Amino acid sequence: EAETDRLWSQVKPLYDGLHCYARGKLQSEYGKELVPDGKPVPAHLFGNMWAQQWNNIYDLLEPYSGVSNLDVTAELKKQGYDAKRMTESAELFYVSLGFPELPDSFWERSMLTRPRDREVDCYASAWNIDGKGDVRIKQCIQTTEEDLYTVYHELGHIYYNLSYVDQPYLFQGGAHDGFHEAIGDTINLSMTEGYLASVGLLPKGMKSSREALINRQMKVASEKIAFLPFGKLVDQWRWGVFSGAIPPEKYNEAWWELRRKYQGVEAQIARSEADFDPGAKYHVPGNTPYTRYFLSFVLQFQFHRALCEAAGFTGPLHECSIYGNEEAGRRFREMLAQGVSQPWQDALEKLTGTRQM
Ligand code: D0Z
Ligand code: ZN
Repeated sequence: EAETDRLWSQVKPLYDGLHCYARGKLQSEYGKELVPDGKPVPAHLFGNMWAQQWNNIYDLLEPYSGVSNLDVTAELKKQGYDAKRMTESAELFYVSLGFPELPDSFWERSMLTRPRDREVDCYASAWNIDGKGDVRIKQCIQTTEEDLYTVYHELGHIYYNLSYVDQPYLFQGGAHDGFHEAIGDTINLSMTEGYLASVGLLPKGMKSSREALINRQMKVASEKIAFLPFGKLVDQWRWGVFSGAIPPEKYNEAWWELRRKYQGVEAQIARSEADFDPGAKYHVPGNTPYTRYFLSFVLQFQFHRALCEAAGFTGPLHECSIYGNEEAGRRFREMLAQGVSQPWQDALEKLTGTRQM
């Protein structure tokens, strides 16, 4: 708890700035009646049930409209990408870093599309079945940019699993849970316009003006900075429930208190204890810890910076892609191969030179 508080206090100013900017944009769209100055913003206006990421309202947030085309979905559709091809695209990125091709069993046993003949749980996930190389993902992949990023995320788990397969069973795991979550997302940070253009998913030779650059940084902020308070508050609520500090008759009230305090959002209609809003978040009834994602959203930037340095990249970090870089790949693979055999601080130091998140 103390560690997440420490990290949150460092990144909060960045979130507050983004929140203020977004509120301004939402005010001009919906008016000051609905989005008043200095007050929490109605949560449903962010284009996501939990307001956890704001990329769905990117068109509203875009600082310079019309100067950049970041529409990967349109390109995927135009080129007829299906689930398999999107997964192969992710695989190719990892292979370009020196990771192996996915085993045949991955392709035979994974579920990449929604079956037509039965009900399934379509929530994306990655599975290490036996600790001996039987790895699979389950995702109902649709041809969208968001699903493309999610496949890359899931393969991050898979490549971690494959990298530590030679460790004793007890050492087969992430250095800590946040590391496991950060692998695929670190790769996501390398999916720059340059990378996307090089694999044909954005038009080549786009002019990279200052305006276009700021647009993309806003897009990344709407996914990465916007997420931080939500990533923190889910377990804060859960820890309160488990310790008894949040009694059953306050489950929903305490949830919205945290939503207000950290995210600066509020319910659009009156809520009561007849509602159980935390239960709408998959990880709560699913009993999946959530602090891992908060930590990942900090760590992935440390990994990205370290790998870009290893790659000898000297330009601004937001333009760096480690795609195809041998040295960055080697350093990344070395860390993943250790699994949880060393303290996470040692793993972090080996890659980034610092022992602190
Ligand atoms: C089922 C775990 C992972 C291995 C743990 C190793 C697993 C599922 C979960 C799914 C996603 C759905 C979208 C991307 C991941 C998820 C969170 C937060 C988030 C994260 C990254 C991001 C945007 C949001 C959310 C996952 N394997 N010890 N879990 N994401 O336990 O065997 O598959 O919930 O860019 O709220 O959407 O991490 O992959 S298992
Ligand atoms: Zn994950």
